Amino acid sequence: MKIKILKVLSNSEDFISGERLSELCGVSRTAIWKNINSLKEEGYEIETQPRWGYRLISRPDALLKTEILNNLQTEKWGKEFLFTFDEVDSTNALAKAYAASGKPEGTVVIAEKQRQGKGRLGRAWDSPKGKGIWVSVLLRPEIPPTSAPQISFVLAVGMVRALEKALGVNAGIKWPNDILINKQKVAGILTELSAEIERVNYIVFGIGVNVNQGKEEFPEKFRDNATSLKIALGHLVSRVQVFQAMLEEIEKTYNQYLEQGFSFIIEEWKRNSVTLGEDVLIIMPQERLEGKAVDVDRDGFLIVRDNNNDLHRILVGDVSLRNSQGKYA
Ligand code: BT5
Repeated sequence: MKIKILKVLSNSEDFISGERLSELCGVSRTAIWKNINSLKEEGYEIETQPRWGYRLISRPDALLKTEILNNLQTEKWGKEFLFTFDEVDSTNALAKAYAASGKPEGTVVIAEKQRQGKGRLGRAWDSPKGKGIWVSVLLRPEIPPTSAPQISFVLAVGMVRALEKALGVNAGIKWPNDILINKQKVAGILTELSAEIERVNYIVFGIGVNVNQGKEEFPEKFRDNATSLKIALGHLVSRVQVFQAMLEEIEKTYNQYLEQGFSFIIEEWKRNSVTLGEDVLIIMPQERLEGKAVDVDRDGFLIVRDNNNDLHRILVGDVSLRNSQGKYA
């Protein structure tokens, strides 16, 4: 009902009477009044004039269902199951629980804050309240488990497209799938797989996007390597707008991948890569390697030529690029 009321209010520039609203929405005037009050509590600014009725002044930048679903142009994602929370431990953990309980592909979990946001390899992801997009999506692709690593590349390509579409921002991808602006991390992707030997049960991916943090709000230990969309653009950014573009563009990229295969994804990934062709320091669980990043192969391995001209295929590791002072950062 709230979505209906908001649609009517946003389509009319002037006041609209309670009577007309109740006609258009098919409920009583008391129901309209109650729903309007509830919208006001959620942060919608709605002017109320006893003689003329209601007028929408402004919408909140909160990740509310009403806002997210307003004109959302996805095929499936977020349309059937969209779970929004104020605070959770980790949206990935919740999405996995929804996966285990049988929820379908395209189920979305989003929170204003994560208490224990997760990065890759057991690391932490800083997810302060109201400042970013902390979201997970459930996928059930019919692909062999050996192809599952390709999904991370699909997501990174979709994410770059989304930032371009929503804000005209040109982001780069650092292998495996960090999203960078001006060489600093604006978003990170965590892909988790549940599979049998021959088939994928489900994939849950989580993306954390720094939207409205100021530089000083990042914890000191990674402040120099982190940025937000606000820092990059110099003004506050609508999280809802970015989030809608993410769902739309990543879903589209994923569907293209399922229909057309991996080739064009990896080509687009390479065009947006900030890693290829660069001198890199790779920190792996057991060792370190210095060299030049020369390619990414079809399985998603990074190919590095070391200083003795030997080639290495890297599956797991963290890449540091040389900064302007010639140091790895
Ligand atoms: C990632 O890990 O980049 C994956 C991050 C995925 C987060 C999303 S949020 C929604 C969903 N639910 C979850 O629980 N997680 C996902 P990794 O490449 O391991 O990067 C982690 C490292 O980045 C940390 O060790 C820090 O150094 C740094 N870091 C942590 N929080 C950051 C932030 N907000 N912005 C930039 N860097 C950050």
